[in-house]
Amino acid sequence: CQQKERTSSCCQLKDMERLQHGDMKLGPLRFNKRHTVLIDVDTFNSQRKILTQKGRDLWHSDFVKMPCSQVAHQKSRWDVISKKLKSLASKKTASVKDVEEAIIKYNPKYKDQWSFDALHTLDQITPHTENYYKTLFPKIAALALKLPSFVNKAIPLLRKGQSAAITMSQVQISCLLANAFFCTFPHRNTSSPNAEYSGYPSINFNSLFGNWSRRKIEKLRAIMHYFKEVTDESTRPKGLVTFERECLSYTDMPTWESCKANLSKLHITSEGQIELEGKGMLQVDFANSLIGGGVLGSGLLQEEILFVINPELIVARLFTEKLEDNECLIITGSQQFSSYSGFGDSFEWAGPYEDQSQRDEWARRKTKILAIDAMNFRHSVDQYRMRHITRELNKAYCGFKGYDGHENPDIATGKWGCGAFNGDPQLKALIQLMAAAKAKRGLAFFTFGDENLKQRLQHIYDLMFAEGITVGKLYKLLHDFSSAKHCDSHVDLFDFIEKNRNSKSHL
Ligand code: AR6
Repeated sequence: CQQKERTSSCCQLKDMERLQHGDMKLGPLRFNKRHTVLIDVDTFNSQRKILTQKGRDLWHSDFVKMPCSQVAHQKSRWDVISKKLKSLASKKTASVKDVEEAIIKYNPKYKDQWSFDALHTLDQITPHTENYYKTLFPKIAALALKLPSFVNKAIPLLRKGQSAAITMSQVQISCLLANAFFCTFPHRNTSSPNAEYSGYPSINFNSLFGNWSRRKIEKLRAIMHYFKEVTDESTRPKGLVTFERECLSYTDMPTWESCKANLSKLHITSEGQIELEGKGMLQVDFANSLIGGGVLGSGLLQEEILFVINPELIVARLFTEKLEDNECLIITGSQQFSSYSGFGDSFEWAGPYEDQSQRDEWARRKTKILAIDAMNFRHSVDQYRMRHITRELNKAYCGFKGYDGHENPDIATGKWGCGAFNGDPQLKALIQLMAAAKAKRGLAFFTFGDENLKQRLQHIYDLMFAEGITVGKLYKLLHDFSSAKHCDSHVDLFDFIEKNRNSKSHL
């Protein structure tokens, strides 16, 4: 850190490395066994034009089953879908009732199960002068109908245990999401444990349309705004996005107790948010192992908000199998479409957001989002078990580690796992500091208004930094803390480290 604050070894926000600062050469866009590209790479590399990659549809367990698949029994379903969508698309305006009827026509099984009251309410409470939904529905239908020509190549599933990536255009994403809006994806409506996609998040939007709540209305406002932008020629996004599943192999897992790395740079603030002040850094999504968590339901915590303001992230639900303990998902290039205020029940859509992020050589916005799912601790005390601490260390490291072909900016994070998942913010801060140190990357830590955590983290960081404490020593201190915590649940981690950091047994 060149610019240190006077009283602390912490950095200022401007000292953090961001994607904009880097000038890494990506070289031509290429596909290979582990990287599927849904656009034509030759035309892209030679003329910067984005055309659909020709390919074959595959009705296969390794690929997304598409509503327009040519497989015999699906063909007839697409006939029904396309007939309904064509009829909607040909209208100047369509009502929510029209949308509902279309969706139920090709999902007749759910006639009495799915409700559309949230969509109806949105329509009813929006003042006439601001209600553009009736003209938008036909446009979303027209976009959904483009699926057979926009996405030709089979989309592989990002399955557990396999590192693999998919790059597609923002237009292809919008077309897939228009299909999700019209609930066209086959085999994705049952959540029974034996269902084919039981290990995947849901993708059809029916769950967003029913069970009216204030939250749903605000989410729908953001989602509809996204569709407004992507169906308008003048605002249609013109780049690519990459979704990459990374698996940390057992041989790559650090031996934490002997890790000699020293703490890396840290910026701590109680102001600001990961997605705004952290733009251009590796932005941590406090994820669910089923990516996107409750974004298509009532959830409105950090992950769901991120997905609602960057709706392109939602498409990851189509192909990302539940994350395992040693896995993460990295999304490069997604665009923010909406601003917001509040959190949970107080969340409000705050209007359009104009994403000014530059694009990289592959026409991707210079943004990187890292989805890592913390453990959900029903009993708080469980988190102090060493095997859980090690799991969290490996999970964070899997995301922070940096991968070939990636620029590796510093990391923007905060109270990962400390809200819905009940984690201890001190422990999670330390775990992330250790993983960042091993990965040799700086950390910007947003405490989200928690002034006390900010001060205490700064104090303990200053002490540890001044003494050149290693990750290995911290791991051993955590081991002792784990035992102490089980004897006395009131022990405080930062106090414990301050008192025990010079203990001989750890030198
Ligand atoms: N920037 C910085 N900090 C934030 C932000 C933000 N934008 N938003 C929230 N925080 P939580 P978890 C702080 O509960 O515990 C979702 O449903 C705030 O202090 O979202 O890992 C997922 O899908 C908040 O209390 O994360 C999972 O199912 C804390 O971060 C589940 O929640 C934790 O945010 C994950 O829960």
